[in-house]
Amino acid sequence: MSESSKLEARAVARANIALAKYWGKVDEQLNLPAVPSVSVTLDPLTTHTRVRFTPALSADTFVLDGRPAAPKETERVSTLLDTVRQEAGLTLFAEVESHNDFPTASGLASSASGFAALATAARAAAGLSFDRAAISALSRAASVSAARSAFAGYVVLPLAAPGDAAHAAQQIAAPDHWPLRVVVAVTSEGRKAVGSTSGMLHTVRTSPYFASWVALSPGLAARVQSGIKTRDLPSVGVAMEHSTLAMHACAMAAAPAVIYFQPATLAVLERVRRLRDDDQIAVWATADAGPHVKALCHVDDVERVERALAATEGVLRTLRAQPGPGVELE
Ligand code: 2P0
Repeated sequence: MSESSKLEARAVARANIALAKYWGKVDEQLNLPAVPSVSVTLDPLTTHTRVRFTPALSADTFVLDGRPAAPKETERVSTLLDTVRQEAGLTLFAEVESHNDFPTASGLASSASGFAALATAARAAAGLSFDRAAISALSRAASVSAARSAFAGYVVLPLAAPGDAAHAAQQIAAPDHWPLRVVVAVTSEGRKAVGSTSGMLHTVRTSPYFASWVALSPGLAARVQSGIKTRDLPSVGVAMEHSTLAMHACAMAAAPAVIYFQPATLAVLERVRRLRDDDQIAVWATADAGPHVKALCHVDDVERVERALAATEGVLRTLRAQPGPGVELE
């Protein structure tokens, strides 16, 4: 541990959504993805986290949104802190407080922003350097999608080789490279029925389509990446919808099925298709391990898209987001 460490630090991280999806692990021990994924880090969906290592504790404590977290959640936090303690040569336990400014576990990737903020604050509190690749790898070990929130704007997390403990995401383009908008159509409140980790492990083990998903994904991720570089929304949008529906089809083919869609999910997907076909609006949809739909469009179309989605049956409310910064110390 460095002399300058104050044993306490605060960090902020943003959620991200995958434009090319991650689903499945190639190494469960190290939490390494079986497919490459491409994402955009989103403002203003933030998590703020404070970490304080102190001799006053006999175990790590974790308070999430003002309440003590469940033992399983605290255990995931402790596992990340163990890695930091080991690297920094520290033996103290920590007090962790985290606050999301958007609904926790509602399909808006609060685990991504949560673990990225935790990794950033924990490393700084322990006196380790602010190193985005190291923060990304540490976040990824806790939750794969969190690796991407370390970086601003458009981000790729490549396919991993089994055993690669340093596997991290990389930035493709800064937020101002392409000021797209994301409209989130929230279709249910509360936590999802099947968590992503268990849903995907079950898919890997039982879906006859998993091998096809692994074969398809690199091509879709490459198309999304090149579409981002040339700011080609139809190219990104078509590949994103294909990645989304192939991922869900793969999960639905598991035995028993993993189904995240609800009736409102399909209603919003259909509304987005009609905005494209009938109204000639360049908008494409994606959905993660939950029933909400996220629509990607140009800034000039965001009001029309948001109005249409807000008026779709089963949509409770909408949120608007845009490409934003990577992790920051506060
Ligand atoms: C993604 N999702 O690329 C995909 C699309 C959900 C659907 O990454 O087991 O919470 O903690 O590594 O990162 C959600 O999975 O899973 C996710 P773990 P994670 O955003």
